[in-house]
Amino acid sequence: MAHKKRPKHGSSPKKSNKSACPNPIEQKTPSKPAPKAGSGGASSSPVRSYNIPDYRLEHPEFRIFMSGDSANLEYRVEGDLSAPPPPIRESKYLSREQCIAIHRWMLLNRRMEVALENLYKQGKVVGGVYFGLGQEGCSCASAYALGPDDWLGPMIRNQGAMLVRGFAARDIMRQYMAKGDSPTWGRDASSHFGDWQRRNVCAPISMLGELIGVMAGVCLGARLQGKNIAALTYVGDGGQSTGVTYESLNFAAVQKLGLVLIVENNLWGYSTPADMQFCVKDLADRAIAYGIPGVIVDGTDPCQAYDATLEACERARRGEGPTLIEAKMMRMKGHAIHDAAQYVPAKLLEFWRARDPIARFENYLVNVKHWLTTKDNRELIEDVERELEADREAAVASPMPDPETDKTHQGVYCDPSCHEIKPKYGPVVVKPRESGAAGSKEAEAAVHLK
Ligand SMILES: Cc1ncc(C[n+]2csc(CCOP(=O)(O)OP(=O)(O)O)c2C)c(N)n1
Ligand SMILES: [Mg+2]
Repeated sequence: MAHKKRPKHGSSPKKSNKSACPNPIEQKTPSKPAPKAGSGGASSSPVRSYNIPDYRLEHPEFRIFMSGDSANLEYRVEGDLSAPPPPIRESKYLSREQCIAIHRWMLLNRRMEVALENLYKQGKVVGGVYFGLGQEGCSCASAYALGPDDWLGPMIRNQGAMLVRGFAARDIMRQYMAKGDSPTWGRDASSHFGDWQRRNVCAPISMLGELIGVMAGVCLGARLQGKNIAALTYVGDGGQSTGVTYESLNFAAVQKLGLVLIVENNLWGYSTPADMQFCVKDLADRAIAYGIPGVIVDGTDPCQAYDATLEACERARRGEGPTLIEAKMMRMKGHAIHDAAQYVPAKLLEFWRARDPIARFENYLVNVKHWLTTKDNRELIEDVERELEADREAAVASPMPDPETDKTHQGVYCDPSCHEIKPKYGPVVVKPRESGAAGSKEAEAAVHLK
């Protein structure tokens, strides 16, 4: 049955108790993705083996079950939730300064979301607010691994990634309040904005999974202009089961496009627990079916999220194709501000609260690495709070849009007079067709099948 052995970076994984679904994948110690059938490279063993590295330092084992009748449905969690939180895994790449920078981004991410919650309660937000509480480590550290020519395609829980990629907290707050000087000039609200001109950011797409194909297209566009880039995007444990996720990732795999897909396994899709959404033990296993590398990280550990993303980006830039990274963590609030998440078992919340990415990283920087003194850390927090307060005030003071007087941003859609879309990295390079290669003949267009 499932996962006999995982190559370990940390403590040994316990036997899975996730046995509800049969798992046809037999896993053994390191090897490459299986050679294609008929390629002649297969070993003589009738059992194929695959390698999904797991960077985590703990392997919690629990399952969520639904019980009760329709009037009294409840979820209960079964398994061992008593373990103390694991340490932060030392990064292979991050320096002291970079770790402190990520810590600051995470703090800004969290404080901004608290400010947004308050703005919502004051009736200043148009629409809902989506939170990334508990996911800041993954969101900020992964975006921090991008290079200047790489691209980001954030989803709703990746406000932190937007900050790292250069949006100010006031931009995001203005957007949520639909202000006239917000990134979409009040034409849309919440997180639906990007910046393809300066920051290489594609706006999120609400239809789950659709952004993956767009980001694959960004990589293809860059390749046609002579450059391999990395394009980082995210999908949830729920969203990754959509058809378009499969189609897009398969396309990226076949074309060896530099897509870096982080599957944010936060254990919930709306009010449905992960255990009721898929049968594989780990979502990274799905990489095997695409023939691409898959890796598991603890999404509450910024060092793990950074290292895995950096390595995936480097592969992407070498033209070696996509990587799927499963980041395991927990959505610490409801789906959005309207959802009190009362269906989440309290024990589960408690378990993950002890794995808070910010508290643990702070402890790592102050008490383990001694890279920050308590005073340094306090000053850093005060600095973040000052920046945020100034941004909040500026955002609140911003005007609402005035369609009558705003002549610059009249349309929601571009028209041909709006702006020129030029190749970003260079002219499109067209490979001449090899002589003798099969190609469509003009006459073929006239053939109709009846
Ligand atoms: C294709 C599609 N189906 C359904 C929805 C409605 N929907 C929006 S968010 C959501 C839950 C997503 O859960 P998950 O992918 O785990 O992401 P999370 O909210 O946990 O970050 C659903 C079902 C949608 N936006 N798109
Ligand atoms: Mg989810």
